[in-house]
Amino acid sequence: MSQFKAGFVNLFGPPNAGKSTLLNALLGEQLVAVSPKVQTTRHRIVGILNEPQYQIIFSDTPGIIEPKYKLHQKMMASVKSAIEDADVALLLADITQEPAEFEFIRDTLRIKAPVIFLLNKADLLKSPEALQQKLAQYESHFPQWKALPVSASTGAGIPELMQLILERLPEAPPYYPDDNISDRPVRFFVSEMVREQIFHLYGDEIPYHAAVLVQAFEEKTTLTVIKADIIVSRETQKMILLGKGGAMIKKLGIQSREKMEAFLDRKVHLELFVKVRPKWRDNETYLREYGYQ
Ligand SMILES: Nc1nc2c(ncn2[C@@H]2O[C@H](COP(=O)(O)OP(=O)(O)OP(=O)(O)O)[C@@H](O)[C@H]2O)c(=O)[nH]1
Ligand SMILES: [Mg+2]
Repeated sequence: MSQFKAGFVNLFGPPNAGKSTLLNALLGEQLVAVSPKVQTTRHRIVGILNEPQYQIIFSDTPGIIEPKYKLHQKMMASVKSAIEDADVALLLADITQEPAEFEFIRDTLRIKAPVIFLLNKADLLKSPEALQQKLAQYESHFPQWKALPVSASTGAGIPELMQLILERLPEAPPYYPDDNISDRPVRFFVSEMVREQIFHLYGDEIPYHAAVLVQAFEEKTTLTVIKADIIVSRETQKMILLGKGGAMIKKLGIQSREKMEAFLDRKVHLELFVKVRPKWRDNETYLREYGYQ
């Protein structure tokens, strides 16, 4: 019988490449926040896949960007730490991107682990010829990386990807007990569900100024009571979050609650409070309080 395999498989790439969507597809679970906007992911988030013959600890990471404020610096520090301890690196491209856009990642990150270069969103290319052509371009540009077209949305290429990962995974005993699906507490995922819905409901500015902090999580006999603060930088942002007569925050509450109920598999009573903390994204104390180490 073959030995048990275990290791850290970390996802990297530019914003919006579909890293979080792929992690959910690999785990078969809506674990992490996904949205059409860039920078949806702010933390390194771990999801654990347990099988009789292997344990894979996947890390989702924020999209690689030029840091503009302290929150960004922390986001990029979490990417760096994920690069350092990867056993296998999954580098994601949106297949419609040009290979040249990845030269800076190759030159600045110097990934030591074996790289699987995933050309995601392959469903966007309509003909098999177009797909082959793109694959050939990427392969000739980055011959050191194993390239594979996939679609995190449709699941195309995921079985092949699992095969490639397992071939590269080291033999090792499991790192976590096999009933864990993440190293993060439920509270964290609950706060991310509110943040995800903020990305979906509001325009271009609000999501980047908002943080969510769960203040209470109480399991009662028939339901779970959750109270969360939404932190924004300005009074005007608070007005937008609330909406006319509170219409928007009501919608946010309903959508977030539905996500939580599906995730926790029980009824949830959710209360949201909006608070203004000027310049929180550049304030070390606030950043730490909101979970950005
Ligand atoms: N057509 C198509 N869209 C996809 C695919 N994978 C992800 N998307 C979409 O791409 C957008 C970004 O997906 P995310 O998973 O949030 O991307 P990300 O790389 O985690 O982005 P950041 O966290 O902001 O760095 C979402 O609207 C997804 O629905 C895919 O395979 N095909
Ligand atoms: Mg993401």
